[in-house]
Amino acid sequence: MTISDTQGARTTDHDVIVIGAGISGLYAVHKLRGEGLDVHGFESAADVGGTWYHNRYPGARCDVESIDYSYSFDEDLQQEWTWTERFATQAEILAYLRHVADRFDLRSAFDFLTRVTAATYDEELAQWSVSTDTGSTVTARFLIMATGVLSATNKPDIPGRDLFAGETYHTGEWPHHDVDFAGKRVGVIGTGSSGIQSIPVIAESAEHLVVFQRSPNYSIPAGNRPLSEETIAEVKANYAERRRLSRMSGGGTPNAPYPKGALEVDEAERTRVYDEWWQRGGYLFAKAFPDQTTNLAANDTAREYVEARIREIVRDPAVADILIPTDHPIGTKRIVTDSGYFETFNRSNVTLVNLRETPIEEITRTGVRTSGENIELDMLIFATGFDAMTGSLSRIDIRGRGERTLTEEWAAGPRTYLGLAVHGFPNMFILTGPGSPSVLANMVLGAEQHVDWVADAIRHLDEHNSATIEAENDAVDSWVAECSAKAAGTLFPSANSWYMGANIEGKPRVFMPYIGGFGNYANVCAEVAEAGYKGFEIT
Ligand code: N01
Repeated sequence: MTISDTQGARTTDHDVIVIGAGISGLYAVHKLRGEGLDVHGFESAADVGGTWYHNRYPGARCDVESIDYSYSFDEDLQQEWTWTERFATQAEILAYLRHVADRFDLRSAFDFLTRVTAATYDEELAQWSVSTDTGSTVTARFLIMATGVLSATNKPDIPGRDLFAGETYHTGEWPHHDVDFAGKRVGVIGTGSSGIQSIPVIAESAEHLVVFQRSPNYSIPAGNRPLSEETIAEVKANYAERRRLSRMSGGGTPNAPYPKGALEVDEAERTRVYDEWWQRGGYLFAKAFPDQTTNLAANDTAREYVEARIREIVRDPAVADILIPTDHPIGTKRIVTDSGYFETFNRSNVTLVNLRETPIEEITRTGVRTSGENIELDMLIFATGFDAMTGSLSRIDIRGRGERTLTEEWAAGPRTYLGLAVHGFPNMFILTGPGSPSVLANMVLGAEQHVDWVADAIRHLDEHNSATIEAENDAVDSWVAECSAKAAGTLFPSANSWYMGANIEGKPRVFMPYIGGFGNYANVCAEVAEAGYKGFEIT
């Protein structure tokens, strides 16, 4: 199909190319088709789902409540889908996304099993040219990067990494066949969310499980439960209000912190509040008090509370000592939402190896050799995370004006305007990436807010017979400064987290998401649009 541009002179294969068929890419296709645009998508996997297609390791669940972690754009969809558990399993979320794809005929837009390798902007024609690993090259006026923020897996370069002769997996690239742990000696490297979610499930059937922990992590029991018919009916009756509160909130869910700071109440009240948020479960605990991640003394009260709870669960005090973090304020790395994690270390078939004391020296054909011992294994699982937020973009050769690559442009850290656009890369939009609330908020509502904004921007161009929209360099400078200032007002930069790029060697240390709150951010984006796309050059 050939599309005429607004001047009717130049042509492209499509109006819009969307890269990625995860939550944001699926909605982008739906929304932009609804605007009358011709949209074409590429997806490297065999089907839709993005994160939820790949992260199918045992125990994988979302840590945002299912009733919130779902699309709000279509009332019928919202009413007809019924979540079964408070925190949905990966399988249920994937089934939901497949349902959405079927319901709105979204698969027809995508070339599956097709990885985009390069995207180049042609200044003369004002269009993007996208090349894939299947040899195709396709052009469009607009390029939408719906490439995900936790999708480029990180497999650390440990000596001997590829020598291991047993079964080996990465949690973020889990196979589609059943993995049987029974009768096997299994090693898991990594104790982030993926490790902490999978470890209790693996321990149930493995003959022996060895957990290789470099940095301990805070984790709070999910408090997961089946959703009753009454709960579902009540949520569905009040969905509009729930979504309204979510859109105004700091994190994209209808949860508000206690109205006073942690140090403004006495100890009994503080403990009562922590008990209540512990019962709510999961990462939300970081938000019990509004000053918990901005004031170290307030944070200490939360840390001490959680430390005491971990000590109640873990029977061996020496093991508890190893499991309790001492290297970062609680909440400055994403608190893990678990089901029975700390209890797992009371099992006789589980061993914890403290890599801070005895680091891994090499992976061998038969297991892992630390500085203290040789550990024989039948299976080795890397729960070692992702090149977060920028990795999925830097693995594509993206070139803007003057052939400048995005990697060059971001050599000192991601530089965006509103997280959505990059100077020198006209008509390219990034969904839920660095410079936006992204992983600090509900990603589904974040994706909807971004896609709706992009759809408005494209409509604005067409209504004004304009061909391109590009972030101005000054606007990028100001936004980068705004993002840094917001982060500097918190305790987050003090942690060696993937938010900071600290988990990838050589990556610039910059706090990547916008931490000023989801509702505030959406207001800023709306104001920019209302002011005629202030900070953007439109030609
Ligand atoms: O990855 P991580 P993840 N030797 O980077 C260790 C989301 N998510 O996949 O901290 C030894 O957090 C590393 O150790 P250290 C969620 O936002 C959500 O678990 O670098 N160890 C760390 O322990 C989450 O935050 C859900 O010292 C090495 C681990 O590997 C994000 O994804 C579920 C090592 C990596 O942890 C990422 O989580 C899953 C090495 N060379 C994921 N290299 C839910 O919704 C790395 N490690 C619940």
